[in-house]
Amino acid sequence: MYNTCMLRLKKNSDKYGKLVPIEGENDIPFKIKRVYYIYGVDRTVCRGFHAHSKLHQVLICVNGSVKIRLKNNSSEEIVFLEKPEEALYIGPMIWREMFEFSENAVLLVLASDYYDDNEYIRNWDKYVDLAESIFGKEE
Ligand code: T46
Repeated sequence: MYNTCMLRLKKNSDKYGKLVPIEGENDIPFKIKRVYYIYGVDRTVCRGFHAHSKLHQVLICVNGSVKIRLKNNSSEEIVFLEKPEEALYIGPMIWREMFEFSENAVLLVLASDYYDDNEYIRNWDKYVDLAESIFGKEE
């Protein structure tokens, strides 16, 4: 799907444990301006249900697992995040829903900009109209 891809981070393993470094612009395709994490989510809960008009983000499930539904105006896919060295890049204009958080799941998110509620697109019909005007209508 356009504006999304999986990134594999370098995992350093030795007898003392594991370490995954993340450098903005080197390991991920933007400067990191904000970091947040989501945890303590019941398995029955679904979060997200929005797209961003400008924001670039990388999602890493650093503990446990979670499913991410990615949608645009013409297609949909589900990504299963379960490894701390696997990162999901989501660029602008991609609808996302996070669901089936495992017990103790911790979803770390790196973002390209500060929090701005005005930049969220939370209405699906509005999202489709906007996506079609940018990417064209799928027949
Ligand atoms: C996204 C997915 C993966 C802040 O005050 N600052 C922040 O940086 C963020 C991200 C949220 N908030 C507040 C806004 C809400 O009152 O935290 C509350 C929960 O946020 P929200 O309902 O937007 O959470 P999710 O899980 O639906 O979405 C979040 C991000 O907002 C979103 O950008 O892509 O995680």
